[in-house]
Order: sequence, then structure tokens, then C-alpha cells
Amino acid sequence: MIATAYEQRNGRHSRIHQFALVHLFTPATDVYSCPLAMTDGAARALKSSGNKALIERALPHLTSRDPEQFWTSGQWMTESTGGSDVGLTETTARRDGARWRLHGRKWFTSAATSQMALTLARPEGNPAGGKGLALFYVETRDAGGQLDHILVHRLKDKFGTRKVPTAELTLDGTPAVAVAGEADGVRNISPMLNVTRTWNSVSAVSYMRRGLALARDYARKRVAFGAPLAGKPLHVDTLAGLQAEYEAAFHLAFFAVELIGRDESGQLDPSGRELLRLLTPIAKLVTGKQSVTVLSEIMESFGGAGYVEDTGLPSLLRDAQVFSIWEGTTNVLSLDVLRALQSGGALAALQIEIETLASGVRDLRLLACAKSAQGALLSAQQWIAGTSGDELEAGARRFAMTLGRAFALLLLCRQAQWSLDHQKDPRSLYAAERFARNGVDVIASEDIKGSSSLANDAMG
Ligand code: MFK
Repeated sequence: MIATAYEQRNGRHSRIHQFALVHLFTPATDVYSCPLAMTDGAARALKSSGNKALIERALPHLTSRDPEQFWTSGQWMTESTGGSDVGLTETTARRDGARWRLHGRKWFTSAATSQMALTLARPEGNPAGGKGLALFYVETRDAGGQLDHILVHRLKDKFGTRKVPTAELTLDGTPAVAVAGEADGVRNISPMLNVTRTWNSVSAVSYMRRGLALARDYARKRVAFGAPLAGKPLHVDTLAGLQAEYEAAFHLAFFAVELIGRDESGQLDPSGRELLRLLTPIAKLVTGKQSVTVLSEIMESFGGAGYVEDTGLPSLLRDAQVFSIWEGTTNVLSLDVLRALQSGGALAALQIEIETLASGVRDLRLLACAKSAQGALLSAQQWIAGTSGDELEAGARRFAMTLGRAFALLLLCRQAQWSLDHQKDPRSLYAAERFARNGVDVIASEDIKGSSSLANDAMG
């Protein structure tokens, strides 16, 4: 799955190919997508760094199809002081000839079995904050196969993703190589974060798909009150609302994936890159919340059986809960959306895309959906134009959710128009109508007290 992206056999569609595989693979494999996500992110960050020696050393392993050669990578960022506020990192880096040695404690290092890791540390004498950190490359084992000046204290006792070995460890003079100079570590690790966030989005979507597949199957077999659940209007209506969330999430996540593929094959202009920068955190935060809401309802659709461990449903819900936490919580990503707007062109790039999507819609029912999406996007744009200070920060999640849900609805409208035109299939149309009814304008619905729309549930 990693090689698929880097070999570029499908040109700008290589990322679509890769993430289609991720979408199928993730929910059936005990969260092995976690180490793979970080491996992909490390390959991307090393390539972006331009560090020739490290690229030659690590990339062939990270992108190998040979199990004997393949390496996974960790992404060691989180410390007790700084999970979200990574600038508080306490790990220090001391020069040791041409190399560095790292000293500090990493509190949450997922996939502790990896052969390498990218990590952040502060070279001695550097200032506080994210800019004073540098990005380092670490190989975890020495020539004898022993952990190289790394002490593993314990594996974390987590709520979900329990099969991912997440360790708490001390770097005790760990040999390291600076990846891209001696500062700006947060900026230099960002390419990795943006890739892992995309894996997060697609994995969240894939968990919804898995849950819905199980729920549909069960509904056809489980008989209650004289008929299969699949014949019960209320049960079907409940599943339809979830299906609409899944389909919208799918289009949102894969639109961002498509942009990455275009970017990596040199086919994305600066405005497209701004759009990608904006949509990466949006897709992550929207799909992360949706997956928890959807999987919770899926569990309920099995009644008591869903609450019992041997069905596997509780672990699906527990695993899904992490999608809105790791790789940046919903709130941290909402603030990242504001950061992405600072360059000035992202909203304009989004507006162009909105107009293109809306102009392709002709069916009257879809036109109504597209209108509500455009209305929501307009209200978000007006809100941000007239808001600043604490009010801006306080509303950042509602703003990001509205952009994400409204844009997802437009993508769903495009799919629905295509399905009507080419397949005479109204299923996506119904999904679009249903998603619109679930709610897209979270800024406006905030004022509707007691609103119980899925949009509000899905944003927590
Ligand atoms: C199934 C898939 C699963 C995936 C893997 C799972 C395992 C993961 C386990 C983990 O949880 S790993 C840790 C995850 N941690 C985070 O995601 C950190 C969350 N916190 C943030 O994202 C904060 O917003 C951030 C650390 C970035 C804030 O740090 P700073 O130093 O206060 O940020 P600042 O000063 O705003 O930005 C520094 C530079 O980075 C700026 O560039 P300049 O130096 O040029 O001014 C920013 O523009 C740039 N930057 C920040 N975020 C960026 C970015 N650039 C591009 N993309 C971004 N997302």
C-alpha cells in the first residue's frame, strides 16, 4: 500500500489507488493502518526535506514490496507536556560528532516495533516553542538488533486500538540524524502529519463502511415482530441516515486524496495546494466525529448483541473513538483550519470549487440540496469575515464543520447527478437529500436550541 503511492504507476491517480486499498483493508486488520500511515508520512516528510542521504537510506525500505526489506516508521511527537502543544517538547538533542544524541521521554509512541522513527527534539541552546525544535531521524535498533539507547517503560493501556503496541519510552542518548536543519521541527514534520491525517480520514470512513455492511447483513437476517429488520421502516430509516453520513464522508476524504495525487504528480497549481492545505484538517475532523456517531448507532442497531464483545462490534466503536483524538483533536484541527486560511487564498480556492460543483447539478431535487450547501458555505464565509478574537476561536469548530459538511454535500450532489445521468440510479440522490436533512449548516443550527440533527451529534 505504501509502494503504490510512490511508484506512481497510475500517475495522478496513484493516491486514489492507494487509499482505495486502505479503505478496503483498514477495518479488517486490527489497526495495522496505524504503522502504515506513519510509514507513508515518514516517506513523504523525508522526500519533502530533500535530505539526499536519508532519502537514499530509508525510502527504499519504507516503500519496498519485499517483506524482508520493508520498514515501518514511528512518529514520536507526544510527550507528557505536549500532546497538542508540541512546542512544549522537552526532549533535547546534543551534538555527538556528525550525529546527535537525543535525551527525553516520549509518552505515546505508536507502533513501537518500527525500525525507524521521525521525532522532535530541541538542540541545546535553541529557543522555546515549535520553531526551536528540530526534526530527527532515528533507527531504533543497533547492528546487534537491540534497541539503541531506547528504554521501553510500558505499553499504554488504551481505550481502543489495543492491538497497536503504543509505548512510553525514554530516549537515553539515542543516536539521531537531523533531517532538515537545526530548527523549524514542527514545520518540517507537517508533511508527515498531513499524510497521517489523510490516512485517519480514510480509515474513519472505512470503519463506517464496515459497520454499515455488518448492520445491513444483520438487518436482512434478524427477525423481530414478525419480519426481518430490513422490512421495518424505522430501522431502515435509521440505517439510511447513517449511510448518507458515510457516503458524504467518503467523497470528502477522497476529494482530498485526489488533490494529494495531483500535487505529487506535479498537476496541482498554487490555488489547488491551498485548497488541499484547507481540506486536509477539515476532512480529518469531520470524518473523525462522524465515525464515532455512526459506529455508536451501528452498535445500537444490533440491540444487546452489539454490546457484547464476541460480536466484535464494541471494538469497532472503541477503535473509531481514536479517529477524533490522535493526529490532532477536533479542536486542534479546527484551529489548524484557521491557520490554513492565513495565506489568504484558501477560501477563494474553495469558492471556485464550490461554483464548479454547483454548476454541474441539473436535477431539481439535487439543485435544492446544492442550494442548501451553498447557503451554508455562504453563512460560514460571512461569519468568518465578521468575527475575530475569542469569538473566532470559540466558533472555529462550528466553522470548520460547516465548511466540511457543506462541501461534502456538494460532492455528493456531483456523484448523484452522475449516477442519474449514467446509471439511472437515484441512490446517491437519496443519500444527498438525506445528508442535507441531517444538517450541514452547523453555524446556523447552533442557534436552534434542542436541535438533534446528526450534524450536531457528529460534531459532538
Ligand atoms: C489510521 C491512521 C492513524 C494514524 C497514526 C496514528 C498514530 C499517531 C499517534 C499520534 O497521536 S502522533 C501525534 C499527533 N500530534 C499532533 O497531530 C499534534 C497536534 N497539534 C498540532 O497540530 C498543532 O497545531 C501544532 C503542533 C502544529 C502547533 O505547533 P506550533 O509550533 O504552535 O505551530 P505553528 O507555530 O503555528 O506552526 C509552525 C509551522 O508549521 C508554521 O510554518 P512557518 O514556520 O513557515 O510559519 C505552520 O504554518 C506550519 N504548520 C503547522 N501545521 C501545519 C503546518 N504546515 C502545513 N500543514 C500543517 N498541518
